[in-house]
Amino acid sequence: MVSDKDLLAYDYKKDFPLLANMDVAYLDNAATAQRPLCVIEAERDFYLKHNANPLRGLYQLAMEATDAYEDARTAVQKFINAKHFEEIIFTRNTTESLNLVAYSYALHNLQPGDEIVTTIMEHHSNMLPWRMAAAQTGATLKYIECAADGSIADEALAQAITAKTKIVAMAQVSNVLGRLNPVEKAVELAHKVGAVAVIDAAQSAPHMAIDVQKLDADFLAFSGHKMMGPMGIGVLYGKKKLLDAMPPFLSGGEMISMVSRDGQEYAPLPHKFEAGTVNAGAAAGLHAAIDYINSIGFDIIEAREAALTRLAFEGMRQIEGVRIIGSPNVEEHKGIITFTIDGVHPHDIAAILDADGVNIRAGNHCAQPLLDHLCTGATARVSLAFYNDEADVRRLLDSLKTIRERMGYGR
Ligand code: 7TS
Repeated sequence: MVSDKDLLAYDYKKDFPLLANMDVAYLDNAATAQRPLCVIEAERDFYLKHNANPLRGLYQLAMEATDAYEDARTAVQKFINAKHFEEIIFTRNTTESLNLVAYSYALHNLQPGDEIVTTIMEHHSNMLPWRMAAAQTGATLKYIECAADGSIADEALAQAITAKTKIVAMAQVSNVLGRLNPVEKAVELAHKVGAVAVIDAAQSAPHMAIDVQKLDADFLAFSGHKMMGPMGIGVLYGKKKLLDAMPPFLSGGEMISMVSRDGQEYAPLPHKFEAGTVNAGAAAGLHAAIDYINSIGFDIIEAREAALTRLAFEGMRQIEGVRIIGSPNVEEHKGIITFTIDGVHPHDIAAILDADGVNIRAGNHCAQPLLDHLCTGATARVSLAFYNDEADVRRLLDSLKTIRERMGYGR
């Protein structure tokens, strides 16, 4: 067995210009990842050598731009093992992907009496679009609650998902708890009652292999920027049969095959859902991010992140006043450790850590109903990526150890 020390020996930061050049422990990876040079160069290369409006020009340069964009789609298809190329829709981010499903699927398939089932731990992006859809259709939004350790019991799922359920929406990994949710079970139960399952993979896609065919999810959403790709590009996977039957989300240029004075025919998938000029430069960057992830492999990524999480978790547990939210078992934290320190506001924690060169997030993490449910109020959150190292975690722990004293406790 490889020791944690060996796992953490390799220096990945040299691939990341910002991390290599700045004296900072970046531990806010759940908000957005850092970019390796290959991603920055792929986007730059698009604009330097292949820039034209993709999907419409008939000249060489425009065809190169189209190729860069569509090659990125193929890379995403393989990345999540989608059956069909047309099942990959490019959006701006997870939020837009989930809104696309809410507007184009939910508004057209729900009626009064129907139910949407989600969980109390969802990011607002996987909650508010469903609330909108429920309000506009007369359907009801139901929340599955989690235990204090963040777990969702099979019985809670079985109780919530009934013959009235039409949509089940769940994060694969919570951005606050870092815990892997029982999405396979949710998909199975959704399908048993004829509902569709929507998986928010924003916090899982960067950290673990996803196989949409094996998972059998109907829709799955994630963001490029959380997996080292550029900002402004996201993915919606949807089963072809469902996407084909859905009306467009946005309309205008590029999503039609014919427009007359009074009517139009929509373009086939995937372009029906990609209105207007697309973000081909960001797609090229996302393609490079996927290649970079594949060159390392999720086995190494997961093992390194687990080793870093163990180091941080064990260290934090020994610091006076630190309370870790969610499971007491480190294996249930996929790189995310949310915590409070007795008597210290999380914003003060983040500010003091920042003064020591440690970047974390503090606040409600766009998951206010979860924090209300757990009665924690605002919290601080450390989120790790494989390119972090032991020195980052030591710096975090050294700073955390001083916080209560710096805030005047024990004087
Ligand atoms: N779903 C989950 C589970 C998320 O963690 C986030 C962003 C989103 C959806 C929305 O992603 P976006 O790319 O559309 O913004 N989460 C966070 C976070 O935890 N801190 O900043 C953003």
